[in-house]
Amino acid sequence: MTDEQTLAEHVLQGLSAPQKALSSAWFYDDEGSRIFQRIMALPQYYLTRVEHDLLRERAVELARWIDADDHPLDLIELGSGDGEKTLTLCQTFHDHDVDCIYRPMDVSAHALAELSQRFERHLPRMALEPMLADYFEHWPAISPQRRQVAMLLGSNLGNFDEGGAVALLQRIRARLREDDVLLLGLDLVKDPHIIQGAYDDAQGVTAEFNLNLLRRLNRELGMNFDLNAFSHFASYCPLQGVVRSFLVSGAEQVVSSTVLDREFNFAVGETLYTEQSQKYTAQSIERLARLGGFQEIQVLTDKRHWYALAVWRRPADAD
Ligand code: AVJ
Repeated sequence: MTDEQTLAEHVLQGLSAPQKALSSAWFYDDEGSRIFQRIMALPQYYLTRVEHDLLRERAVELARWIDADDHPLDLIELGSGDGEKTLTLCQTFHDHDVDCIYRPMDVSAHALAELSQRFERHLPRMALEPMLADYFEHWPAISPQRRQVAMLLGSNLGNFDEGGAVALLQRIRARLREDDVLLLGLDLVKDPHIIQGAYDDAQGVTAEFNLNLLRRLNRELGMNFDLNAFSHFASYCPLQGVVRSFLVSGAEQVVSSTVLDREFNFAVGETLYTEQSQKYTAQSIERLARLGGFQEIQVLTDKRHWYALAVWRRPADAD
């Protein structure tokens, strides 16, 4: 999903459709990863902090559900980013003598470099095996004696609709063996004002994140998007429990690509759909586990029930 050919194909298709749309998977070039770090520091973007608190405060409990005392672990994080939250988890595992190798995967070299520095500084004795790769296509080498714990944190699963989420879960399942674990961080349905605020900050950081996609297309596909002629629009719908984000064309305009040798017309007010962020309930989490072929072991949530850490087990094929 990361080479230019695929981006070109994706953009050609996405900008030719009646409802223009691009996948949020393309947000995370190095610059996008940097802007996302600023989103995570926003007071409105509660997801990261609540998840971090859960990982910190419930790490021992988590280790128990994973049965880490009796099994050395391969901690495989899919889309680790800079690893700030996982450092806390690894510190607790390390303090409790959990035998653990941390294998972060990410498509951003910048994020992985920061992660390595962070671990070098704070937890130099942790076995660290970073992998610069897309978790859709690659997986670390499997150690036969270790229990794999795949981790998909940050509510990253929320970027997929149900079909896409189930497909991803099934792919992860196919990489795991019986009794391996999937740890999911999932944002929960709550007061819509709180959710809306997290995706529409007054500081404009989320807008910058969204618009950075156009900057990437300008650079990688020789396009000429005028970033001042588009604006960020995000809206949470309580009926569907989903935030949808768009870029809105402020004028009638034509955008071209030298790589694609094509022009794309935008009407004034036309929207380009760039991201969905699904919010979950206990019921929808259970349903996903079932559809993905997992068995729910435990779902940990904070006091306000804003966020969940779901611990799932990969059952035997016959289960
Ligand atoms: C990292 C995909 C979970 O959907 O909340 C943050 C990305 N987009 N603000 C999310 C994001 C706008 C984020 N995920």
